[in-house]
Amino acid sequence: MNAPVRGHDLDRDARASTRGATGSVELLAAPVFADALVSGDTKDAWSALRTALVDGASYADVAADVVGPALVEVGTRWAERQITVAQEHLATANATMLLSQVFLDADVAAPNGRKAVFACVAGNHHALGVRILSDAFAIAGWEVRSLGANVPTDDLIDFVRTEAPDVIGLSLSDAEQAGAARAVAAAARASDRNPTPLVVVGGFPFVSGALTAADVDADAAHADVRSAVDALG
Ligand code: B12
Repeated sequence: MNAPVRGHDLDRDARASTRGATGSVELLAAPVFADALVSGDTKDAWSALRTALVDGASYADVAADVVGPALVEVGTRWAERQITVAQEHLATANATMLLSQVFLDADVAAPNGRKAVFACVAGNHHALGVRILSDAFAIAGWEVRSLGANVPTDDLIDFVRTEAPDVIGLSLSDAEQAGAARAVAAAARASDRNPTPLVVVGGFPFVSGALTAADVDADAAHADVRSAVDALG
């Protein structure tokens, strides 16, 4: 592991201040954390996250074990009409805000000389997965270009050709987006500057089993950020 070049120590008293009456571990359970995200009252949720970080959790651990499951719970509540679209948006915004705070507290490894481009293919508006991937790879020392949601295919191809990254990470939210992913993968491999990029994919259709990496001509699919960082980081 490279030596950290950025970041600061968390307040070591965080553990003492959040343990006890509230029970920080309980606050991290998906239904309770989802309540905090939906209500907008995230103070206790943030304290509990800080405790987990002090206890050794990484950004990827927090994303994969706490925020991800809480948003699955939010999605279930939305699908069952227990919450509105406005409340789902609030929950996603709060999740993004909390993860930004975790990112700012993280120790970033020294540059590893490798570059990654992460993007949601055209049609995918679920931006948080790409944000999480981008932050986790930046923490691991990668130079990262994070393009966010719904990137038009031709523009993404142009961008990838210009940047010539070592890794291209594409996020899909529906099997209908497979064609966009295949087009980007093919164009990336036709690049003069870096014809052997690794194309990795993720998102709901790969978690549900609707798509495999082979279906979109990718080198690998990952179910969550920790699996991707463990494989490539
Ligand atoms: C928030 C949300 C939205 C928001 C997104 C806002 C934003 N700024 O991101 C908005 C409102 C845009 C939205 C819209 C829709 N949504 Co929505 N949404 C969600 C919700 C609640 C959370 C998604 C999320 O952020 N999860 C947290 C992140 C961290 O998880 P993730 O995206 O899965 O990413 C992780 C992994 O998948 C992986 N990964 C993801 N991408 C990549 C890429 C690479 C390269 C790698 C290696 C890994 C990787 O790593 C990530 C981090 O661990 C989910 C619920 C759920 N079960 O996931 C529904 C959900 C995904 N949505 C759903 C639906 C149906 C929709 C809509 C069709 C609703 C509608 N009728 O309009 C639209 C479609 C929009 C579109 N065209 O993409 C369904 C999908 C069902 C399906 N595909 O069959 C879900 C599952 C809700 C449900 N229970 O039904 N949604």
